[in-house]
Amino acid sequence: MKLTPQPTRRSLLAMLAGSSAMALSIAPVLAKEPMRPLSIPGVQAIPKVGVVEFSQPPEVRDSVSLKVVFREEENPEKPGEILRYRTYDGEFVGPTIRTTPGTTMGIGVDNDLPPEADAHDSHQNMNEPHGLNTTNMHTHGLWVSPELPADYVLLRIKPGESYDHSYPIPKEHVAGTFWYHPHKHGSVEAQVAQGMAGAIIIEGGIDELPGIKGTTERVMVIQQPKPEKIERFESAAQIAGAPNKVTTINTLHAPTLRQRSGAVERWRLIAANYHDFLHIQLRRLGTTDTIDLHPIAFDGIPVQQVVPVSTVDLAPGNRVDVMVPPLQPGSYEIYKVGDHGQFDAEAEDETIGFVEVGAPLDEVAAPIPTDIPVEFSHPEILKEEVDRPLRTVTYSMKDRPEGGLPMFLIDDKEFKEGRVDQLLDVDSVEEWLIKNESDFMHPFHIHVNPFQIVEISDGSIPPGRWLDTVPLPPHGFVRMRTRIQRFTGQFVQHCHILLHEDHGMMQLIEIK
Ligand SMILES: [Cu+2]
Repeated sequence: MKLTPQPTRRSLLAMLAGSSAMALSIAPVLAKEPMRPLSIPGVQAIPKVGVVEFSQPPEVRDSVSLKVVFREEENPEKPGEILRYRTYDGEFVGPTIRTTPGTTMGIGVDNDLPPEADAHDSHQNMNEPHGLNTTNMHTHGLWVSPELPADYVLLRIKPGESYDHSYPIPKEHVAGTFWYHPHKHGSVEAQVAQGMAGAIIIEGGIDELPGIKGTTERVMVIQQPKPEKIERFESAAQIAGAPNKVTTINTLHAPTLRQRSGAVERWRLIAANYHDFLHIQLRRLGTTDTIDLHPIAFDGIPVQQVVPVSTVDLAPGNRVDVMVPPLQPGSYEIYKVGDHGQFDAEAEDETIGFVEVGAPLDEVAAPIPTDIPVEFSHPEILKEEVDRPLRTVTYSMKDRPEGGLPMFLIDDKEFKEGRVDQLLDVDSVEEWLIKNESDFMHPFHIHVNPFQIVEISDGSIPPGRWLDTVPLPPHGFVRMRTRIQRFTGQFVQHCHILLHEDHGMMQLIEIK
């Protein structure tokens, strides 16, 4: 086993040392409280945490080689106790890959983790955490082939093995914000929660629009790091006992971002966390006054009308590109509004960043666009274009007679490798009704082809929005349409709460 005892380039350890949320406990999986409407709390007395300057992950162009290694840190609250993170190259976030449509992107994965007692192949129950040192690679949101050498998520890269992926990005691909993370069933939550994630930026398209072109861009990979003590996985019981969640941006706890008054910025928000729903605001420091954010793209796909919002909602896996309007000089905070027991009793109010706005710029920034030409996005799928019968998919949860975690089911079944649950035809257009018969919000995510919202039962998302991940309201539904284009092969749709996915809330899809 190789360790990479690199200097703590980022401040995660300092964050852990200063956090009161370090009490060791097992995060409850399900909110036991009844559903309540989300309310915006009053002013929270949150002290400013030191000054950590905002910084971004290093950037690479077109291709990257990632070595999967443990990073070990001493638990500041328990001297002598080692916390382990599975990481890319010893960092808590991977490098940002920038590429362009028409390019073949490369991601090499070299798994340097040690062999484990309970490897993927020999484990009895595929629908509980297992094979934590086995990995693979998923390019979340990209419209690329689900077959090797591209986005084949059934691949297993075992300890000591490596694989070089190549992903031809279609010339017609939208420009936007995507991300990569491992997707090996049974180790997805552990690996993503420990820091195996990074941004992918496809350049071009709307980047050239007046009001977007030339603005300062900030990549914000949002994570809630969760280390554990397991070196060699032996049983699912070992998973218990990880520290509580603290939200980081680019691995930094509450970093301070500095800008000039009058500047317009583009923030690429990436929910690379493993469990919580994130509700993000920009507030004047110490107040509940919000600054409207202008979303120009959801899940990397541009909108046609830019509708300013006070809160940006991200399910785990979602991305939102927002334009931040010119600010007056002063202090602001990036604020995460907790769920207050709605879906996750653990999700608390938290200042996750600060913005210090200094002396005004000399020039006046170009106005933020209000309309974006459809040529930069996907054209609407009209009802007449649908050429297959309605497909219905149902998410549910069922208590086990023996207690413990419930079963996480799609169409009454747990995931089974080798069993194709949905067979699709290439070059067809479908409408899906995705029902949620549980008390819990599940973010539905499908690989390869994005979809367009027709209706969501709680009205939280306007019809017409393109996404690859959408929260299914409890006892509600999402109706969407999707073009199944170009690519054939096997891939998955699943819940993007990664614990649910590892427990089998996933289906195998094949396009022929
Ligand atoms: Cu779920």
